[in-house]
Amino acid sequence: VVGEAVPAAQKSSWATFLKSIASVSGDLSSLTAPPFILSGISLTEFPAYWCERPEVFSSIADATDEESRSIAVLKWFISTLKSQYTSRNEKLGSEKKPLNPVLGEVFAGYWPDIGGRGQTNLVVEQVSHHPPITAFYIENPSKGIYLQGHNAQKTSFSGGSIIVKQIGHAVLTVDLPDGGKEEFLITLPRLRIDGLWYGSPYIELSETSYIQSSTGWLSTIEYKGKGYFSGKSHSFKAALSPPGTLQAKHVFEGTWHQTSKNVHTGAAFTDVTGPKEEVTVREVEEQDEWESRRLWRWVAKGIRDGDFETASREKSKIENEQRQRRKDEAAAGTTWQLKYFDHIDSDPTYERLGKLFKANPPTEDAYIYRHNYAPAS
Ligand code: CLR
Repeated sequence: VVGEAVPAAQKSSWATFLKSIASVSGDLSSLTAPPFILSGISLTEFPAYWCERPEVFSSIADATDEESRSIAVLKWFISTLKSQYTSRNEKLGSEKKPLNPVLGEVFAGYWPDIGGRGQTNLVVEQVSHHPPITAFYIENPSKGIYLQGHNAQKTSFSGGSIIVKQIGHAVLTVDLPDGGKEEFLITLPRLRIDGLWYGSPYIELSETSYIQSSTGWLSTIEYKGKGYFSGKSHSFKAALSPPGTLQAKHVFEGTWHQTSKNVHTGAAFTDVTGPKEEVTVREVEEQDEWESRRLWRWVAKGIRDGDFETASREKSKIENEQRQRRKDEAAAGTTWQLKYFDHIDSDPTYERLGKLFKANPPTEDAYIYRHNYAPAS
C-alpha cells in the first residue's frame, strides 16, 4: 500500500495518479492529482526564483574582466538552484503540483533598490497553454544586466521517478562600460522527482548544464545526488574553462542548497544558507484579471483552506472560460496575441553560442521581450 505521507482518504487516488503518470508521457500538467499534492501556486511564478538573491545577480556588474564575469555569472546561477528546486519542500512540506497557467497569464513584480544594488524587474507571460510554455524577462537596468528565457518540460517515468527534461534556455546579457555587451547562454538541468511512492516528492538534479559566454569562457556544471562526488544529495561540480580549450582553469564543488568552494584554492564560492528575498508583487486587489495571483485567488484559497470543492469549481470556471475563448477565436479566425513577447523560430544567440560547446539540440526557438511593460516602483 502506498504512501506514509498520503492522507488515508487519498491513498487510492494517489495510486491512480501514479499509474496515470507512468502511462502518460510528455506532459503531466493536465493530469488530475489528489488534493494533498496541489500547491495553489501557478507555474508563472517560478521564474522569480532566478532572482531571489538580488545582490548576487547585481554583483555580476562589478566584475571587471571576462574571466571574473564568467565566475560571477556561474556563482549567481548556482545560487538560484536552491530556490528553483527545494523551496516548495521548505514552504509546503514537499514538492507539489503547481497550477497549470492559462494562455496569456502574467506574473510581474520587482525587487527594490536597496543599498545601491539597483531595482530588478520581472515580467512573466504564459506563452503557450498546451504544451505549457512560460517566457520571462528579468532586468536590472541600472546595472545593465538582462535575463531573457523560456521554459517547458518533457516528462517521462522511470524506476518509480518522474524524469523532467527541461526544454528552453535563458540568455543573460551584460552591458559593458565600453558600450559593448557580453552574452551568456544558459542551459537548464535535468530533474528527477523522487519520493513519489511515499507521497513526499522532492527534486534531485542530474546530468550536465552549461553556461557559455560570448567571450568563449564555458562553465560545465555536473549534478549528482547521494552517493556521488561528496556522497551528499544536491551536489554539483562546475568547471570553468578559458576560450578554445576544455581544460578547466577553475573548479568549484559543493552542494547547491548550502555552500560550495573553489577546489584549487579552498576559497568559499556560493553560500545560500542565509535568507532569500521573495519578489514584491502588487496587492491582489490592484492586479488586473490576467495576473496570476488574481486569476487563481479563489482556487488558491480553496486549496489553502482544504476546501477542495470550491477549488475545483473555481478551477473549472477558469478552464471553461479559456475553452470558450479558444472557440471564439477559431470562429472569428483570429489568434491569441502575446502581450510582452515575440516568438522566433530560431534563436540566433542560442545557435551562435551553442555551437561553441556543441549544444544539443543545435537550434531552439525563443521568446523575445518587447520592452512594453511599465515596471512598478
Ligand atoms: C519550472 C521552471 C523553474 C524550475 C522548475 C522547478 C520545479 C518543476 C518546474 C520547473 C516544472 C514543473 C514541475 C516542477 C516540479 C514538479 C512539477 C516539473 C522545471 C510537475 C509538473 C508536477 C509533478 C507532480 C508531482 C509533484 C506529484 O525554473
